[in-house]
Amino acid sequence: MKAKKGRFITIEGGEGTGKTTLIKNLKEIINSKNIKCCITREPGGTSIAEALRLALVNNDLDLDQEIDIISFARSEHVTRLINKELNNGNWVLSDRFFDSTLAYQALMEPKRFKEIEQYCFLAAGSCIPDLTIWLDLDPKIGLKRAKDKNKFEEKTLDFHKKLRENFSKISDIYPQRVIKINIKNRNINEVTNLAHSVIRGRFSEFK
Ligand code: ATM
Repeated sequence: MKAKKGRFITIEGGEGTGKTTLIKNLKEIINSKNIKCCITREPGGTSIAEALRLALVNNDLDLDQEIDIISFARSEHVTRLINKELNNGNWVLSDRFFDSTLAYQALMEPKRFKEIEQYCFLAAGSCIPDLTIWLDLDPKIGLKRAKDKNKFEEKTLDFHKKLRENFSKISDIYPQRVIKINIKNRNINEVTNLAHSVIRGRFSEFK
């Protein structure tokens, strides 16, 4: 009999939303159910994709260049890491996935949304997240918390407000898959508990 595939969960959001800490906490919870779980990120997750991440965040690029880099990094990540883990029955938690491309690239150029969405699906293939948790926070608060200073964090507050609107649109487009958690006035333990209950409600093997 074929082994059961693992679950693929992505965490999305703007800057300073605490995605990395939440992912670490969720990994511990998932492991405590005797389920193996791999943490990864986009762009990244393999050595080639990590090199492409540096190219993306450290250079001034046009939209087509960004899409090419992100798509290459994603197909590499999916083929060499995510699909292998899922096929071994392990769960995968990714800090960002294609919803970031929809928010940071596609919805910034709405006329090209459908085209860029197709690039996302092409690079991901059958690897569509089972669940996406969007950590929503006012960017005025998030930017103050953000630690890195790459070209995205240095963009204007208006850009980050638009980014928040874009994630909101994505959750309207994919309401079954994308679940919003409002993290304003919530500490990381409260956010972890909320995310835990979303996962428990979604996956029968996680009771
Ligand atoms: P962080 O995941 O550390 O936030 O950084 C990765 C950056 O890559 C992120 N912005 N910041 N800061 C957003 C950007 N990015 C895109 O623009 N498009 C994408 O598809 C992905 C996965 C990331």
